[in-house]
Amino acid sequence: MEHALQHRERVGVQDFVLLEDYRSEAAFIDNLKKRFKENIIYTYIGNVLISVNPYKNLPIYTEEKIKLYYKKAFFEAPPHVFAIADNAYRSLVYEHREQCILISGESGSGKTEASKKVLEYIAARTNHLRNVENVKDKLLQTNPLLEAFGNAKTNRNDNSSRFGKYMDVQFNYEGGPEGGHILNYLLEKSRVVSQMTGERNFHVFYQLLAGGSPELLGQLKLQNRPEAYKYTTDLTSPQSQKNADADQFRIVQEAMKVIEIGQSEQQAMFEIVASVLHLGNVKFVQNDKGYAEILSHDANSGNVADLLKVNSTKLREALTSRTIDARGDVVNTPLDLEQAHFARDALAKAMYDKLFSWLVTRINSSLVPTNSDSRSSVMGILDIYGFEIFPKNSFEQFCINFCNEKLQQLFIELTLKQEQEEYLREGIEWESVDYFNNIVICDLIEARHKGIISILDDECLRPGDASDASFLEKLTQNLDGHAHFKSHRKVDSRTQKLMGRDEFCLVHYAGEVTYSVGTFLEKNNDLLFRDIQSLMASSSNPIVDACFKDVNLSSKKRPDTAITQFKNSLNELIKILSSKEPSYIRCIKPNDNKAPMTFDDKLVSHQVKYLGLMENLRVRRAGFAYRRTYDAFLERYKCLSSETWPNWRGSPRDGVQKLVDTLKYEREEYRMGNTKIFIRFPKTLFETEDAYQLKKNDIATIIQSRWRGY
Ligand code: AOV
Ligand code: MG
Repeated sequence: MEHALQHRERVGVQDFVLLEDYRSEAAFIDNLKKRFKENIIYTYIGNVLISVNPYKNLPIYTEEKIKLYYKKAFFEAPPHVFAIADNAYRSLVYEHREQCILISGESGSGKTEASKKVLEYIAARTNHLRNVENVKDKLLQTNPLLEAFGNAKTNRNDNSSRFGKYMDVQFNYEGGPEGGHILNYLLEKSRVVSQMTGERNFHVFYQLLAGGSPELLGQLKLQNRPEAYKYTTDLTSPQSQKNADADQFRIVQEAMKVIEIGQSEQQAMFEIVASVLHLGNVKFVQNDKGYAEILSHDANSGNVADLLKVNSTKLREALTSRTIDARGDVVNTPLDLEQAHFARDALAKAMYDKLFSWLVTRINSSLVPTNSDSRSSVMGILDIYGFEIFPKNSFEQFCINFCNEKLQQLFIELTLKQEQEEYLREGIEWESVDYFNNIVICDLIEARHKGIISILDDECLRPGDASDASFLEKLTQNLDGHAHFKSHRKVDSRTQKLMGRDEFCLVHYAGEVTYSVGTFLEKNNDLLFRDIQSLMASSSNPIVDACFKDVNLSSKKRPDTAITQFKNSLNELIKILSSKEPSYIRCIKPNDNKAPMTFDDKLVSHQVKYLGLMENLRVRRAGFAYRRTYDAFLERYKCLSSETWPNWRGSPRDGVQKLVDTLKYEREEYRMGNTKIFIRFPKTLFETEDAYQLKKNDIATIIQSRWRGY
């Protein structure tokens, strides 16, 4: 058998607090790498789980593995996402503390996969409970369904989440899942009408085209080739991709069935998906007055009108002209080609976006517990889009990266706060550690009056000549000199290129990102011409009808801008999360090529830095590397002292005191808190654990021999 020391040499330590050289980033990365090479992707920093994306399937999610984590404390089994899930589950069910699991990391690092494993674990963990099978099935099936509509292939990740998701799983008093609720955040709807080179539209378009039956496609007037549609022009996709899309379509249909989305609702959903595709192919021609026109025999707009059951002449009119109500005088002005394209794309985006929100609401109604009682409690799982840097970054990346700043801020507050409170509660002296606090960046973005969001909104609401360029000018005027803002007159230090005249750069906690301001105003305003809205409200497609009907067409008050709505919903989310007990999963992406077994030191080092993992570790180690409740410590190690073995009758605290006296812990090695023992050096715990392992083997031999009747 491999000696414990050799084992540690080969696979590193399972908890970074056990690293001898805990201040060295090189040692930190070396430990991650060692483990990664051995296919060990999980490591702890105390109770924070670090996960490195293996980019291949590992046999670590089997039923046996699941069982291994039943009712286990962190130190009793190797680090795993199941351990996080089990601990959160037990705190929820046995200690009635509401939980949330926060998963962060950059795009492609494995957040969504981790969130699915949490849910799968919970489903398996509650197998013995009655009457929850149905709910569990539904909860699990929300994933393929939402991914079809909300995920897409990007250059960072083949299955990238293009929306933020916070899911509450509701448990009954027995600990069985009885329902759930999903909050969705800002779908990247610009993807519906255009994608960067090498990227795709949302999966569902390709899935429908590849997997829809000839009968369904016939009804929807669709050809089975994505190349035929402007919005899905994806000439590179090979046959194997089409097969995978077709397979996935069946999975999605099955998921809809489980969630009890009926045939007619499915039909209405696919009619909208198909309408979006047809809409993208609508052609405009310029008439002799220089305005846009749709030829009356244009099949595409005809298909949209047929599928959505709206008047086709009215649809053509709505896409090529605009009614303006100028103080009572209703004037109909024709649109030029550019405006018409804009109107068409705006409709496509709005329809798809509303369909997505409708779907979330529909799923939620299917997840409402049938007979909930007041004793139920929830566990939240947060899986959002990760920090993104593309060659060209726009409004969407700005929103996504802002969201990541907010979550990093929460991480800082909670890990620091938790730690500080723990020392306080236990009556142990505490020495604080310096952090980079990204609150300065959050403020730069969202501060009232002078933050970027506020400046953007001002420009959006300003009548007259406001433009992306004037927005950029205001940013520069107001923010030049801020440590985290660089105006377009400077050099982007990442690419060493002079920024374009339409760019600004933010020094995010995770790195510098240069944003192009083109379309910021348009996307933030998020306007849909009124004629189009009222036309859609006349549709007899039940989903379109429901989604457009409630838009108050007569209201003169402007709705909040896109970014302000997003900011408000994020702040709501932070409130929800702060009220729960958090567990953290920090995901790391080992390389930029989606490749297995490749560990790019530099890339990992960058993530370790910006995720603040070294600081996290230092805080954890600042005082005491390990802490354990007296009960747990005594239970595990009582065999190491004849005073506590086999039965200790006194208080657990006194028992632990006896134990450490026998083990000859030095005064500086440990402290006795109110409910826990705090151990300063990893070495101390190692030695105790090694002694325990030795003893356990002895005891096992003794028990075995007794069992055999010797
Ligand atoms: P993300 O959620 O963090 O990115 P995903 O969870 O979608 O990233 O992971 C990206 C891909 O990496 C997956 O599709 C898998 O192929 C692979 N992968 C991730 N975790 C594992 C794992 N534990 N085991 C095996 N393969 C894995 V984004 O949604 O882009 O921020 O917006
Ligand atoms: Mg994801």
